[in-house]
Amino acid sequence: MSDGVSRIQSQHGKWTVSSSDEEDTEPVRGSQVWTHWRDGVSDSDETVIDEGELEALHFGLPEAFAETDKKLLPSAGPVPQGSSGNPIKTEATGLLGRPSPTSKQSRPSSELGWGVSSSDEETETKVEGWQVKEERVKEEYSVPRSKKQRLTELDHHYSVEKVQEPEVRAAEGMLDKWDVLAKAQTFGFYLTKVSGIPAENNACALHIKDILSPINGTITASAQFNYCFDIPWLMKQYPVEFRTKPLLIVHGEQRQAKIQLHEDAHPYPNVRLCQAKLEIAYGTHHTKMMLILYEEGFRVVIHTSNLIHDDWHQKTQGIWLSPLYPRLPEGIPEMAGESATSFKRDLIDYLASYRSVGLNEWIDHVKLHDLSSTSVYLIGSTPGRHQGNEKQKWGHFKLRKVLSGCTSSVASRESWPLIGQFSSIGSLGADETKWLCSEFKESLSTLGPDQRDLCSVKPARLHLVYPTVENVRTSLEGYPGGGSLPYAIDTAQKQPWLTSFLSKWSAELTGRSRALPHIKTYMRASPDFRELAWFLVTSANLSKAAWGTLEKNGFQLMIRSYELGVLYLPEAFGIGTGRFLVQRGQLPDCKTPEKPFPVPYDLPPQHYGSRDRPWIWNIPYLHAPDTHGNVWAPS
Ligand code: K8D
Repeated sequence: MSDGVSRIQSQHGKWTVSSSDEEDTEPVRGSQVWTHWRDGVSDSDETVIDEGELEALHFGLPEAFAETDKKLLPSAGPVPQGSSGNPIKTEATGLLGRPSPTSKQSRPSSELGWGVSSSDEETETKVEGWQVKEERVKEEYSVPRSKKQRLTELDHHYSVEKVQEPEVRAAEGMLDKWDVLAKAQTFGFYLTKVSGIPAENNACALHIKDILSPINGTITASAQFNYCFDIPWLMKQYPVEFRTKPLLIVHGEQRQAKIQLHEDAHPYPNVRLCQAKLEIAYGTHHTKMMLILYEEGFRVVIHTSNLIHDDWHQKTQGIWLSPLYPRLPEGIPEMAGESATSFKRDLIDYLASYRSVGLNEWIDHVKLHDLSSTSVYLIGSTPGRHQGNEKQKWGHFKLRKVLSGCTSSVASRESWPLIGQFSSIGSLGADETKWLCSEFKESLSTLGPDQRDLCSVKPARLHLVYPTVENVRTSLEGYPGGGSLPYAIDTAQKQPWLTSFLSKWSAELTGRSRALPHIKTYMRASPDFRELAWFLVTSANLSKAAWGTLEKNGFQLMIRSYELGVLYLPEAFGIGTGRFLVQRGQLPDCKTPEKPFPVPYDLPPQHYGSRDRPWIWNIPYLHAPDTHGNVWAPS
């Protein structure tokens, strides 16, 4: 980081607010290592490493693995026990919303008496009707079973027909969770569970423990790509029997933050780290992906949550779960098992873009599996100045390319509105013509070959959904939730024109109006907002750093950050009409034959009122208390 950097520490880790004049930067979340505040009581029953299983750690790592940066680790001591980062209670103003920026370690809000917050333990018991089942599941799966048995079970799990047979369901004794997966199976799109809302609003939602549950397969190794890691917390999300399996952490930390992350990982000998290169200034490793290798196959999870407690507690977050990919038969060429969406090729290209030896074995795992059942497109960003052929592989140009091949025909779709929804905003230039409504909107507006010749009489409207100050104040998390919405005052002041595009966060339909969004979505809807031409869930915020910006008269697309998302097109789901119906109630509409798409927030977008302001995280809000009676006074 260059000069002029101030550090703000929040519940969500330490964020570095760059005051550089760089046009297209997002606020940079700085040295991010999260050290979990470990409560002696709560952790005492945790067997993190089972000594008996250490033998099993000779997992035959290829030679290349020895070169990953774990080897650079200085001898690490025990994980430091942090105790600062506390909000300060004052008589006059209540709680000052900001932890001290001088504090090194932070701890989850839970232990601080912030009201709604909960420790891991509380999460386990409070998310109603969930933990009990989880325990039952664990027990059942701790009985050793043959691979064939497991495959049959997994087959049940992913087959709607079979799951719907009452006898099969009763026999399995875990129908509720299987139902959840079966229901959302068509799209593989889920939200994370939110603590403190009615159970019915979490019925189709997943906690990280649900994803890593043995119900989805017997994990033999995994890779976690992310921005922010609380490693002790992460280890506890894996079922005990999988906690010693090889785990690769793919991160973008540098210098002290990297050293801290290595120290945090040191107690776990099965954990290796891989540092993503960030050779362009102000780039970040935002990608949030799990690669999971099972005895039964392989799975990809692309999502929006950091690997910290708060990101899985009371936020709206998105998850795409791939099907379980079977291993290809021996001797089959590695490029077999491709999908109609070219997902396998694109995932390999994305992983190869890291140019990191630590990822080679994961590229090999992808190659050895059959990904042909994938119905989504991969839309990724990787840092670089991409030219020629490479230009269309990344960022908004990748989206443009996929949409240009989209063959569904709908009359006058060129005027269908576009919606972007995100949790941070970068510097977008002096006016809308500089990037937002030129190259970016042009990509989102791209039509398929059937549509292209229809003249565009009416240009599409662009709606941008981003929380207001009031959204944050009245949220379940209150003002501290705004610590994950790092739109900075310096940036906001340069683009007052943006406000006219903004809509509030509203999600009454999913019961998530008070669960602040950390999900990012982009879509094209019909003029009445009852249908979708396409839908994208991604890590990419509204920034040039994430989506890319053209340079050298359009010759190259410059991208600073790593991002990843999946795009849903109706044609890839065999929907002949070329549009998804938008789900309008909690329960799927029985009158419609096709499954409607579960759009995670309310449509049509609700424009900001005259008194609404976008949430800006580094200015004070002192005049109205939040849901916990606190005000926000960033240092
Ligand atoms: C994240 C610069 C970040 C900015 C925004 C976000 C976000 C993240 C990091 N650092 O997703 O809103 O990965 O959580």
